[in-house]
Amino acid sequence: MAAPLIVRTKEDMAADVQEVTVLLHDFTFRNPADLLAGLTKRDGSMPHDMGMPGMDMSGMNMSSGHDMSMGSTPGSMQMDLNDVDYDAYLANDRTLEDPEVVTVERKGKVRLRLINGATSTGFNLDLGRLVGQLIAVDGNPVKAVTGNQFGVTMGQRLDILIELPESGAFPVLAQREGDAVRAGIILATLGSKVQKVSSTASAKSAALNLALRMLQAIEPLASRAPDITHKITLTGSMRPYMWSINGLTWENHLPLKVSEGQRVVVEMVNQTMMAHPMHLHGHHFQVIGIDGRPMNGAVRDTVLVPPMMAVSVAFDAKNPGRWPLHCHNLLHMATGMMTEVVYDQYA
Ligand SMILES: [Cu+2]
Repeated sequence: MAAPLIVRTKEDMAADVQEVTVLLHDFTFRNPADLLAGLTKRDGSMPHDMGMPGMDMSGMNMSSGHDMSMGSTPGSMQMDLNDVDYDAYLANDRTLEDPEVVTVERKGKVRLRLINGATSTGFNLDLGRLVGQLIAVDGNPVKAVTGNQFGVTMGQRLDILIELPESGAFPVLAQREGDAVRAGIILATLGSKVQKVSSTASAKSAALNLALRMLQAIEPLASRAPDITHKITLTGSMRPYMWSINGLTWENHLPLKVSEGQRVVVEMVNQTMMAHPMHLHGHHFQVIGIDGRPMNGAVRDTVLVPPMMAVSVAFDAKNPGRWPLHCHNLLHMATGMMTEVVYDQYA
């Protein structure tokens, strides 16, 4: 289950902008537990006849994205993408066979609030003929980035401001990364002709990886040296299907200890061939480094750590408790890719 929760500022309430919320999902008719079991029960030696009874193994994506080579990596190592082929990809619970059509004003302003609520799917957002300004990520303002394509990994949210040019129907599409399938809604001025949009694009989209790495916070953390730095490695593999942090699954996790008032840095080193959208509860962090290169990045709560790369984030420990830090690919989380940030009074 998932639903949008939107917190509006006074300025949001007063703005002459139409708000359009789009919640993206990946959908399966299968029992999610069976789906996960199908992933974890296979290994490199699994014979073809070991499929679970009543289970369609053909939908499982053993290691897709073979055309998505790493490019810069010597030895042409290949990254893994898209653990599961879902039965449908949804925008506000609908496929492009019968999409939501939102009536908008000619030359009006729209604030798209896009939420990737999918279990295990990253999307490339495509505004088509429209041009948007990305103004916030995960609820935090960023210096506006103008464009018509934006990546959004699991758990992330994008706020995009669009000025509609004229009358017409404007599809807002979300295409599965490394694939051609897509979901979407249609923005349409009154009386305009809405044409059917295929749920399959003419070409595959790219892997997300460092999409939006250029983002910069409008309200960055105050400049301050870290009091504590936790380095964690993201570990695991598709075969066997098992994901972990520092080689430890959730059952055996080592908490990241912090004290109230500390500036905390978490350096996440991805030692796997898959990207992981890492999400921290209870805080917003700032992205402060990629592969050791310092940056004054976005403040957010979910960041994609690409294969064999390192991403550092910083946050101020000002919300005492025990807070999950996990991969927002929920199948990865379910097999163990989760730890927690624990304040010392809760340890
Ligand atoms: Cu993951």
